[in-house]
Amino acid sequence: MNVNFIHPFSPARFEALKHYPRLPSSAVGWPSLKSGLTHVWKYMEGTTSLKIFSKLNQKGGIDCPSCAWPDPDGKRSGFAEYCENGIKAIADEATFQKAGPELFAQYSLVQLSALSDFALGKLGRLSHPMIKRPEDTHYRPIDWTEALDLIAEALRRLPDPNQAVFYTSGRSSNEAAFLYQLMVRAFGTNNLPDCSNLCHESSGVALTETIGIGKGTVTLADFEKAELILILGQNPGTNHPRMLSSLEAAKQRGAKIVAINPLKEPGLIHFKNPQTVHGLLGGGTSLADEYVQLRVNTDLFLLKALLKALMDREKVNPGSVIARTFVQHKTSGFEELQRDIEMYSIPELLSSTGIGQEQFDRLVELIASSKRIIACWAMGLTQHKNAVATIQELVNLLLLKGSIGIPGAGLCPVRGHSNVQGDRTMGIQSKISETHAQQLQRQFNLQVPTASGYDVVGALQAMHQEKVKVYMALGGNLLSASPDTHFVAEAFNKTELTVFVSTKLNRNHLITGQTSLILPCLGRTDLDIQHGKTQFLSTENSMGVVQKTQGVMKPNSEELKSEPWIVAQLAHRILPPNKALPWLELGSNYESIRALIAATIAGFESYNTEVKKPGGFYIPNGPREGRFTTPSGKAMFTVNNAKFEPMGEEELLMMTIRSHDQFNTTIYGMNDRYRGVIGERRVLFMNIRDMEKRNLKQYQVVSLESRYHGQIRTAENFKIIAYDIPEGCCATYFPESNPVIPISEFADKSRTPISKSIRIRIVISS
Ligand SMILES: Nc1nc2c(c(=O)[nH]1)N[C@H]1C(S)=C(S)[C@@H](COP(=O)(O)OP(=O)(O)OC[C@H]3O[C@@H](n4cnc5c(=O)[nH]c(N)nc54)[C@H](O)[C@@H]3O)O[C@H]1N2
Ligand SMILES: Nc1nc2c(c(=O)[nH]1)N[C@H]1C(S)=C(S)[C@@H](COP(=O)(O)OP(=O)(O)OC[C@H]3O[C@@H](n4cnc5c(=O)[nH]c(N)nc54)[C@H](O)[C@@H]3O)O[C@H]1N2
Ligand code: SF4
Ligand SMILES: [Mo]
Repeated sequence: MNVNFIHPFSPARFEALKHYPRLPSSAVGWPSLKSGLTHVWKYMEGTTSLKIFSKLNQKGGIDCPSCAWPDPDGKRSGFAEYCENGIKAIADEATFQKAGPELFAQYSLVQLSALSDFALGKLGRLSHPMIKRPEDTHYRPIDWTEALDLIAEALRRLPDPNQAVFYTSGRSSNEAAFLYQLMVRAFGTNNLPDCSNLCHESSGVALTETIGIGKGTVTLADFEKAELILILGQNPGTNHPRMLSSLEAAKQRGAKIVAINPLKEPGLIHFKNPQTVHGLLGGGTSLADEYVQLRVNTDLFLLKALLKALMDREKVNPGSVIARTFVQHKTSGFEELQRDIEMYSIPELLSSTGIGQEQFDRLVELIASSKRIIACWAMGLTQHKNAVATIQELVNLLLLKGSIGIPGAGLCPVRGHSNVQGDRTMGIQSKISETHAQQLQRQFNLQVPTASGYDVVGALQAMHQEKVKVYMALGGNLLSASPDTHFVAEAFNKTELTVFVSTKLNRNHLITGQTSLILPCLGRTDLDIQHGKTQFLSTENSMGVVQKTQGVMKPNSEELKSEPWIVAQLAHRILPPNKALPWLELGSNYESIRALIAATIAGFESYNTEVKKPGGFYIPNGPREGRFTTPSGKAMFTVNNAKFEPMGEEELLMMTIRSHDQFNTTIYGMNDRYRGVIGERRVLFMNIRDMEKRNLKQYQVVSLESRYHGQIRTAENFKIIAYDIPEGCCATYFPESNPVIPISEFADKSRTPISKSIRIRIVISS
């Protein structure tokens, strides 16, 4: 079988890219509303869309399934408490198109794999459980009982539970996630890799070590009080669009905004709020007061230079910059940090970043003169070899200023998937904490394994070494989301059984184990009725608010089952009877799952009551109140080594980023409006001087090549676009360029793949 695991392209599409570059002067505004509505008109029924959008992000309504940006605690706009990308996510899930048995009868796996990701997604919502047996060329329908029995038998047959891997993507609810990790641990393994491993794991590790909790410390209300907001390695205009409204409000109140990013992202430069008439028609608001366009992965150098300059100022004028009382009473390790910073020279650090002295001085002044500072970041910081070190240096900066645990200040890792943070709180993690293991033992009399299981990189490597026989996924598309696509495709092909609990068809369903099952599940927008009773679920956003979410759409088929139901049915089949765990009851009454969570997880003691309150509840966060939950009870300054990774003569440092028309591996459309790209995704953004040096032309089609440890990886057919990006750096979209990212290269401590700093060479296509 010749199944396509790379992302097919059509050479004809390259021709569509005629108008480049034509950058918009601002983000959002009318074009964004129009773009969102086009998706609704194309893919949704009118009455369904009205029903859904009137509930979207309203208290007690549907939590937007797209990103994890929070909703206001107070009054919410009745007009539109959502954004263009929220609309696109809904249109994608609540589409009237169906990918059912007829489609799979007509097209083989090989034929389906010839479609682009965009085309695959547009086939519609999965509507029936399907199976592909070892010799099959096509998926065929199977009934639920047979499917679940087959999985249970495969799992029970394993000589060792560690031969199974259970992946989770961040869209699952708290209830589904809790049941899933409970089932997996009771089964006997901690093999719980999740999309966090590819995403904010570096933030989690960095923050747990320094402040004692792997989460941010701010709430939306802090944005209303901040003096200075730093935004590093994040493109909120596309990925967290409603954050722009918070930034706009902060700006209008007089806060300063600094963007630190190799690309000048239009969303951070200028913003038109679509929720106000002024925003729709008028001039909008300028956002970033300083746009620091540094080279890729030089944030650590910039942060060290800032620390040094601030410490120098303090020496000249003691008490003017450093929050001495805070540092003395609430932190530990300041002297070590001082000694470390002494060793660096500002000019040397700055020359690595490519930032000029004048801009640097302005930045120092802004930080020195502010107390209430918020630092936001996302994948631009987390996906590098030294990601944990960079984030810890950012923590150093805020600690120095005493900007953690006071109103209007703090750390704000902006999460990706809408419930990725909740899944972690529920225990989805390949490592298990002592407290969690003890709680599972106490509440359910379960002897759970304490050794760490596989994270994403570990799981894929084990699959490749044929140590894993069964792969199950609660959502996601690990094939396309992971680095090293060829390697990962081989890894999947080496398993005996793959099971995908999914809403939409994706490439992973086509690159499978010998036997493969697709189990179609309800999504966030679907009405969930169990035994005649309407159920609701809950999620946790990026700022630790847990709230109810309840779908309203009649499911497109009777065969769709809820995630908690699917997990409970499987658990019932594979685990010995346990009075404390009445699985079938749990799978059909989510109140009973929340009762178990209440008994097991700190902060959820009154879950069933609190979650019903409009707007939900905050879970405890000591550092937010200035109580650091590290073993010493103090926030930790850390010493982080900044060394420059040598680059080969011809190499460029490549970051892989999201376009405006995608949600991770789901491709909504072929444009990247804010960056001026129309109709194409296989593009390579390059600095014009790097093009001239290599004698490359605009729109020339080239291949990318990476060399790590003697291994050469390539990805073909990328069209060069001259772009405003620092020399020596370049950018492509994920997942198209994932085949050149080596799986063996990941961040120290967090093991997050280096998706934002891959050394590549350009090879001219013959
Ligand atoms: N519409 C939409 N929304 C999404 C998603 C989506 O795909 N589509 N994905 C969701 C998920 S799971 C996540 S994790 C988030 C991701 O949200 P982001 O992190 O904003 O997403 P990326 O496109 O990866 O953008 C990273 C940004 O970091 C910059 N960058 C890259 N390297 C560096 C660096 O070395 N230093 C600095 N300072 N900046 C750098 C890039 O130029 C880019 O602006 O968004 C979530 N929301
Ligand atoms: N090169 C590169 N690679 C990256 C990144 C990068 O920046 N660069 N970013 C990484 C990041 S931050 C992340 S988070 C990962 C994302 O990795 P994943 O979370 O694995 O990928 P997604 O594309 O979000 O998953 C989409 C699929 O989830 C399923 N799905 C959607 N909603 C639901 C639901 O409600 N329930 C269930 N069961 N299934 C559902 C659909 O079938 C859909 O096709 O990718 C990572 N990969
Ligand atoms: S900001 Fe994120 S959560 Fe909010 S509506 Fe937009 S996509 Fe949805
Ligand atoms: Mo993510």
